[in-house]
Amino acid sequence: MGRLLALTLAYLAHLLAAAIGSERQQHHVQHGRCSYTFILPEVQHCQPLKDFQVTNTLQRDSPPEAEPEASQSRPGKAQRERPSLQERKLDHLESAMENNTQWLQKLENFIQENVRSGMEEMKRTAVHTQTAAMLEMGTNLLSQSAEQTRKLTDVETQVLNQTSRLEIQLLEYSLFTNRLEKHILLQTQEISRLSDKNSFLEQRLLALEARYGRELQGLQSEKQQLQELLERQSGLVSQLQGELSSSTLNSSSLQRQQAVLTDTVQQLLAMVNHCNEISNAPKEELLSFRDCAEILRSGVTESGIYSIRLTNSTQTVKVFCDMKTRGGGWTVLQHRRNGSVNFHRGWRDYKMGFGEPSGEHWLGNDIIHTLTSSQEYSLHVQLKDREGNEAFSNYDRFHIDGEDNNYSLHAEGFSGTAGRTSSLTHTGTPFSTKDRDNDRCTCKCSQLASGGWWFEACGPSNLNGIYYPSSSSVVRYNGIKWYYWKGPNLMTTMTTMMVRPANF
Ligand SMILES: *[C@@H]1O[C@H](CO)[C@@H](O)[C@H](O)[C@H]1NC(C)=O
Ligand SMILES: *[C@@H]1O[C@H](CO)[C@@H](O)[C@H](O)[C@H]1NC(C)=O
Ligand SMILES: *[C@@H]1O[C@H](CO)[C@@H](O)[C@H](O)[C@H]1NC(C)=O
Ligand SMILES: *[C@@H]1O[C@H](CO)[C@@H](O)[C@H](O)[C@H]1NC(C)=O
Ligand SMILES: *[C@@H]1O[C@H](CO)[C@@H](O)[C@H](O)[C@H]1NC(C)=O
Ligand SMILES: CC(=O)N[C@H]1CO[C@H](CO)[C@@H](O)[C@@H]1O
Repeated sequence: MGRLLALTLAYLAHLLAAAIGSERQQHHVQHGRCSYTFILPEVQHCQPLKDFQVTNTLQRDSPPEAEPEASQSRPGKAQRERPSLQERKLDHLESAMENNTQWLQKLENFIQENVRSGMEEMKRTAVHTQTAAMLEMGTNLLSQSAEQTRKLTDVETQVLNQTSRLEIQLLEYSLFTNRLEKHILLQTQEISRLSDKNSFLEQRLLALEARYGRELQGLQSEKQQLQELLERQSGLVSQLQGELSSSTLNSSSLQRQQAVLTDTVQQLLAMVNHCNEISNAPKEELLSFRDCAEILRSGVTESGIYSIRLTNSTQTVKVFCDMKTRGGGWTVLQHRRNGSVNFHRGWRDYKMGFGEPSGEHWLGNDIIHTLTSSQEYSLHVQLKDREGNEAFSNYDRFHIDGEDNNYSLHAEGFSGTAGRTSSLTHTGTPFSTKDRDNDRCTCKCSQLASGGWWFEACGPSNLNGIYYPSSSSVVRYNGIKWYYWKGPNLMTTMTTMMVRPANF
């Protein structure tokens, strides 16, 4: 920037000099490190007219007023004083412009020269510095090469060291190879010894082969004998095969016979079925039997499940018939044996019956009523305790009322082994369940003792109590009870209540 300013100043000075002409005086300007020399025009000996024209030119070309302020004010006045000289002024200006451009070119040339000379200078200095650097590098290289030689000598010594070591190793190896040679010699001796032995063994082998060859011949003769035997055997086998084929023929004839037999058997089976149908026919009639006693009288002697038809009813009921106990013909009303069925139930269950006749069950109060009121029945109560002791209670006359009288109990004519006194309550005791309390206790015996029964208050028996599988010293009021046989705490394994006609 400063440089540009200086150049501009120089240019202005030149312009002034060109415009004013003749008189020149040198001026020095110091700008930073650079000094500039200007030759400025002297105005005293010039005609005022010419001066003004020149300075006018200067005023036009110069940049903003700041720099040549002093020279501007005067030309401004001159212009105003000489406005008629315009044309001449224009010519002058043109030539001045030309001179200016020439001067500028000169300046440019000068600058270029200067630059070139500066470049040369720079080149020269660069060469100097480069040579200095080269020298330095040279010295460096020298020192480095000295270092390298030192290193080389080191390496050399190392290599020497290595070679000496290798020589030592070589010596060792040669020793080792010597040892190996000795060893190999020994081995070869051993091998020759072994080959001697081998030849000896070969001789023995030959001897053995000769012996075995003899034996082999013997074996071959045996083999021939065996082959002959085999041939004979195969002959036998073929003979047997012939027999077998004939026997298969016989067997096919047998099969035919068997087919004939199966036909006859089937015919027989058909006949048997027919017979069964004939024999089944009376069974249909069983449905009209009203209890197990009638079934027994019809000739059936197997205990099991049968259907009976209740009097004045179309209903058939499946019951378990005990055809063995004391002459059989018993229709089972109640049975317990393993506690698999829950007996703590409501009125409706006891009315309709529950469980299966094949296992634990209660036949149902309606059925019991209908059955026992159709004719006179006797009741048999059979008990078995945990030790396997059996006992029974028998009642010559037994029936229960209908639901309208709460299935009241009527049992008379007691006898039996399960106690000297009847464990059933007296005649007229109504039936109670957990949901229908008809007992004569302020308590609810059915809930206290569990199950449905003819409770009084609460009475000496309840065969529908809880089935306790194991005996216990604890007195249980809700277990199965037949007081006059075993006290309040009977642990049964089985109970059965069953009826048959009193006149059986
Ligand atoms: C060779 O070098 C080993 C270790 O590098 C050194 O212990 C031994 O003394 C050297 N031997 C000679 C002969 O320089
Ligand atoms: C085959 O049956 C015939 C008679 O039918 C009998 O003579 C012969 O011995 C039988 N053969 C065998 C191998 O049983
Ligand atoms: C009880 O006995 C019945 C009839 O024999 C049988 O089906 C059932 O599995 C038994 N239940 C138990 C718990 O033993
Ligand atoms: C069966 O019905 C007849 C006539 O209707 C009657 O006389 C008899 O008493 C009834 N029997 C029973 C057990 O209800
Ligand atoms: C039957 O029992 C019910 C209550 O469970 C009672 O109201 C009714 O009077 C009883 N019937 C007879 C005839 O005692
Ligand atoms: C106006 C001015 O200064 N013109 C001059 C230009 O240069 C020639 C010769 O170089 C002079 O003759 C002019 O007077």
